[in-house]
Order: sequence, then C-alpha cells, then structure tokens
Amino acid sequence: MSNRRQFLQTSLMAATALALPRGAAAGGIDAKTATSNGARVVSTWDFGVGANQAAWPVLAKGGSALDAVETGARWAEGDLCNSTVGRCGYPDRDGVVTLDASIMDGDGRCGAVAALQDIVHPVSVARRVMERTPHVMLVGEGAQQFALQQGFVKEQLRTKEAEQAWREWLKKSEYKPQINAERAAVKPGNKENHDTLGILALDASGKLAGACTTSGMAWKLHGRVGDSPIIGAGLYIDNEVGAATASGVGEEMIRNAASFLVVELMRQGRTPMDACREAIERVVRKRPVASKTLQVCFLALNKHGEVGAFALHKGFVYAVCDAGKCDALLESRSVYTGKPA
Ligand code: SD4
Repeated sequence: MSNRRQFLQTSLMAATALALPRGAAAGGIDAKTATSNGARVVSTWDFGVGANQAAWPVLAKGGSALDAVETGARWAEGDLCNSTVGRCGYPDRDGVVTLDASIMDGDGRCGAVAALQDIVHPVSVARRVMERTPHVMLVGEGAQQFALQQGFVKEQLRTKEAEQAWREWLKKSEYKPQINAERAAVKPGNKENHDTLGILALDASGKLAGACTTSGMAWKLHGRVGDSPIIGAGLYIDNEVGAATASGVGEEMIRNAASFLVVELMRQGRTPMDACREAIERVVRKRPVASKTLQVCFLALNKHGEVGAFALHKGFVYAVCDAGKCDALLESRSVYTGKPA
C-alpha cells in the first residue's frame, strides 16, 4: 500500500519538472501529442498518475482500452490507500464503507455496482455484471451476493484511520461537502472528503473505454448512491465520439446526466474542453447558489485522443499518459468564472 501523502508529493514534483504537453495551459491537449501506437489514458486527480501508470502497460502492448481502465481502477482501489476510493475509503455516517463503480466500453456495453460492501474491487464486479449478466447495475446486498458467487472475497474495508476520522466527525455530525481546494495537497493534514478516480482510455485500435470508482462522499447517508456508478452521470463512452467522466458532488452530475451531456456536446463538434465547460455552465445555471460551495469536475477524451477538462472551482488536476510518459499531472486551470468563453 502506498502512503498517500508521499505519493502526492512525488507526483506533484514530477509534474512540475515536466514540460506541459501542447494545449495544456488552455485546459486541453491536442491530438498531435498522441503517441507511438495512438494509445492514451487519462485519469482524474493526482492519484490518476498511478492509475495511468498501472494502465499503460496494457495499452503499450496493444491491449484493449477496457482492460486498461479496469487495471488502472483496480490500482486505485487496492494499492493506493486514500480516503476516497476502494480499500481505504471513508465510511458513511453510520460507519459503513460502501463503494460505487462503473465500467463502459465504446460499443455501449456497461456494468455498475452501487453501495457495495466489503469487496475491494467494485470495478471488477461491475465488469462481471456487464459480461456475465443481462443487467447493467446491481446494488447493495445483491451486488455483494453476486460478487461472492463470482469468487470475490469479503474483506473488512474500514481502516483504523478511517474509523478515527469517522469518530471525529461524529462529534459534530456536520454533513458538509468540501471543495477540493481544501484538500491535503493544499493544506497538509487536511483531508478531502471526496475524490473519485475516473479513467478514460483510447487503445491502439482506436477504441475507447472508461471506468469510475469511489467510496463516494464521506459521511453520506447510508444507502446514498452518487454519480460514479450511474452510466451517463459519472461515466459515458461512445466510440463514435469520445469519453467523459466526472468527479465532485455526484448529485449535480446526476441532475444533468452530465457525462452523457459532455459526449453529446462533443458529438455536436465541441472540443473536449468546450464540452466540459458547457456541462459546468449547465450545473451552475440549474443551481447557482449551491454551485458556490460544491465542486464539480469533468474530464473528456475524444476519439482522436484530444483531452479536455473543466472544473467549477480551482484545485482539479488530472493525469495524462501516452507513449510511455505517465507522469504528466495537469492542473485544470479552466474554472468557471461566470463570463462567456
Ligand atoms: C460521488 N462523485 O459519490 C462522487 C464523489 C467524488 O470527488 O467524485 N468526489 O458523488
């Protein structure tokens, strides 16, 4: 298990030492920086660097985008120990860790699990739902029962650190989602209470896939499901157009079918960054007051390998990996200002 803070520092140092790919300053990366075999993988947040590094070998040897995103997501769920994905995720307000995940390929095949307990790799359970059932989503006990039938094993997911944080939270029991600018990277010792891994890949054969995995909002109501396992909200992929994923307060993505929206905007000719920006503007238009205190972030990759991101507030970073270079961490400088693009 890696130490999150150490990992964060290493990643950020690596990122500052790098020349940003062309287009990065504008919040997007063009297709020309794409790679020897045309493959590319992008992921949300600083830990996206590690997820991309795990996913890249699959793409480098000509493997599928679907295998690559599952591999990257499994890294975040199992090897990274942070408070927001997989094994070390923070619990809900009743002290129970519940995980949400989805996976989708560009042909419209998809699977998801929500409110899954005691299983480390929800993304792989989601893939089994996609491949071995006629359904798209399983939730709660049924999802766990299916996972056990598929050979996944139960594991206690609430770490000592998560338990301590939860007990601390219980003292005030204040349910207040934080904007990620407050996150640990900015103020050491300050823990974010949401950060999902969304990972999108384009493989050498030109096919797209994506996955999204999270423990959701810390201290959420028991039974709350966010956007990450909801196809069209936290994740959407279409080989004809591109791929999109989201992070932040999931209720806003669900309200706007936001990842679907980003892909549809790209279908109409928008660049990935413009599509992400328009989706943010929709979120703000619907809930202008709430938007002041909630973070919402989108990341998109089109079928040509162009990347774009846009966030409601500062602090969103994403990682890009291609041609074996997997340490680029980019700050999404494109945040909502209320002014026209
Ligand atoms: C959720 N979207 O459950 C997830 C949490 C997240 O950055 O992405 N946080 O709402």
